[in-house]
Amino acid sequence: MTDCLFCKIIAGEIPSSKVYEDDLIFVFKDINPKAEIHLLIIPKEHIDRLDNVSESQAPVLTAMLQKLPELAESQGLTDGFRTIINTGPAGGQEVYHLHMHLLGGKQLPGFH
Ligand code: D5M
Repeated sequence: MTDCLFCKIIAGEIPSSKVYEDDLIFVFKDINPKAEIHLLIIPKEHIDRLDNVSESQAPVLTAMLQKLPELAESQGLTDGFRTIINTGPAGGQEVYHLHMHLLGGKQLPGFH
């Protein structure tokens, strides 16, 4: 999608601190980290939000989840981490290209 910030990051048109990329996903550091480690895991295909993922696009969700252990280990998150997907205005989503936050480092407060 031409007017999408994260599509431009994937294309290299906007700089990012890339951590990992393969055929399906792209991983980079969040520009405004909310934890010691804060990565964003995104599908290369433009999908605007979690509740719009079609059945044919579902494998990318698996790819995003399956990469978590390796990413966490590479960032030194040996004792756990937090993942968040904000969805829609009420869910606090600001960028409308599906992304999973991976957060960790110092002990995170409980999320209740
Ligand atoms: O999260 C959107 C996230 O995207 C938010 O944590 C900031 C991050 N962001 C915005 N612009 C950039 C760039 N250019 N590089 C890296 N990270 C960025 P949301 O769940 O939509 O609220």
